[in-house]
Amino acid sequence: MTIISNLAPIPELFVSYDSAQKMKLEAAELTSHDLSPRQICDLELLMNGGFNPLKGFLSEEDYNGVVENMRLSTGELWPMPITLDVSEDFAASLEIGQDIALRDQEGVILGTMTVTDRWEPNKALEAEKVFGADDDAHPAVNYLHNQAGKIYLGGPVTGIQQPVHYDFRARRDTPNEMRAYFRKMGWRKVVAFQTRNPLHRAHQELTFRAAREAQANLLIHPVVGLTKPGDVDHFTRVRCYEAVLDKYPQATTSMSLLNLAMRMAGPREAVWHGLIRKNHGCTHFIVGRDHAGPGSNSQGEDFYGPYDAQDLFRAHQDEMGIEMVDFKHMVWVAERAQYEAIDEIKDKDKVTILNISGTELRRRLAEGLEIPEWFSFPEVVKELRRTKPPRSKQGFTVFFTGFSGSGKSTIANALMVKLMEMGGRPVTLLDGDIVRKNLSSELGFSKEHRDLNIRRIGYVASEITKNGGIAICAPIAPYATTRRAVREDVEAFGAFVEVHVATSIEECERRDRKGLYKLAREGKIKEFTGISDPYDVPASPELSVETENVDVDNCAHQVLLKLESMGLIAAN
Ligand code: PPS
Repeated sequence: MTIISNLAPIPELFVSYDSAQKMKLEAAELTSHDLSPRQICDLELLMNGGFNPLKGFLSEEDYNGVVENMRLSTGELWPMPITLDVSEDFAASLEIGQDIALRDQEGVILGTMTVTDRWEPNKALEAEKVFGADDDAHPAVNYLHNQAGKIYLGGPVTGIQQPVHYDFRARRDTPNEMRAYFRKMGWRKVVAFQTRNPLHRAHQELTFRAAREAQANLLIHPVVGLTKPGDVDHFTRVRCYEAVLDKYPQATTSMSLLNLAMRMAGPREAVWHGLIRKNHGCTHFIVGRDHAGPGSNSQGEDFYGPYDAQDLFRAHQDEMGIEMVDFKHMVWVAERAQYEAIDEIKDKDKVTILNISGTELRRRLAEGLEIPEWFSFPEVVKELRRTKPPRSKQGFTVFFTGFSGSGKSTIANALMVKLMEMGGRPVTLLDGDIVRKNLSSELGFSKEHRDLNIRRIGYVASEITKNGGIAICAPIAPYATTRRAVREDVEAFGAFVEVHVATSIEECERRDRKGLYKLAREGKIKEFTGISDPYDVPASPELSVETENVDVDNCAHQVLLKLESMGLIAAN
């Protein structure tokens, strides 16, 4: 098969500028739906033709076909349900046939949709068919069950304006802008490379080789919408891509940013990615081992086989009109000081083959270790180090939890002073009492209020951690689920060190520093933790400290030793 793109414009869903101005005014009267970040990404690609042939969010019939066998009701191939999920209340407030305004998170109207369909999807079936398993360890299944609304709305979309992006504006192109660029440059064959990771030298070699083999030009087409949780942020990645772009021979290669919300759906995702690149005017698409793989399931096994994505793509490529190019696994051959495709090395037993895995790279970055030049370009390494300094320079949170009077605040204070003595990072103490005075003064001690209180502490701690400081929190935090949620908030930016101050309730009551236990026993304070309200003992804290017969200084020292063993403070 030889595909040469005709590069004619593809249909968009936008109305003309004048109509858009008029519609904006009229749409002010319509019922509004505030789009989630994922829906904004989907809407952008619907409106600009990236999701061609879709004309809006899927109708129920199209949805059923897509879930069942990757086909729209017209018979066309489309592997991913693009659905507008909403709450039951919002869905119930609408009439079929009604137009609704689709707004971004600041309230700007991006488009309208005529609601032709409203239904409650079988999410378990969608999970099984589209993502391969109804398992919340899959990020898209987790989203489906825990974030997406219960009801789907479908109907044609009318585009008013693109979502506004303030970052890297010059690097964002619609499918038709990309097509026009290829036309202008005379690029009739273009290999697209999809990525959500920084590019290193092996990627540069494999992409350039893929383009040479297909006698095509190359489009580096990274995803900057939503990727897998935990990925390097797109700001850092784009700065890295810009550095790598200079390494390709001039005028062979271009880069454009794609505001796609990935689903990590492996084989179906590969086909979807191919169709999106076809819409952008590309003729070839690189598919690697475990393309858009979500990692392992709750049993610790991979969701998809390593070559499932390639197989599904190959089976549909004629119909799609975009050709798959195999991703070559490139390794560094030390003796020849060059990258070679591993399956083409004839003298494997005579040469030294080097590679650095993603996990090993993260470890080296975290510990500030050397990253050799054969692996990555110095400009890329510099950017990554700027974003991810070694652990001993990153922010982190120490989260004390325990009964009232257990000694949390005293140990937290001692720890704060010791960390301040060391210097290097700002330290903030979010003690239970301080927080209740400054952040949560209107809250009481019901479960709901305690959760709110702890989530606020978690939010502030995560911001401090993100900005390179040390947050020390010392609330009771009696509920394990809330503590887990705070851990997740913080771990997006740095380490979370849970310290259980394991003083028994009997000892706390015996000490009764504030006289509160006596009042609680007399029923004068209701819902008192450990007396008339529950406390979930931490199942696996990073550290548990005993305070009976151990002085405060020693307890704080135990925490310091833990921090040192985790690489969070440098030993000296
Ligand atoms: S929580 O559950 O984490 O939101 O609690 P926290 O913000 O740490 O506040 C605990 C302090 O409030 C005082 N206090 C109570 N504690 C527990 N239960 C009830 N009903 C209660 N009422 C008042 C108590 O002094 C706690 O202070 P600490 O520093 O823990 O001794």
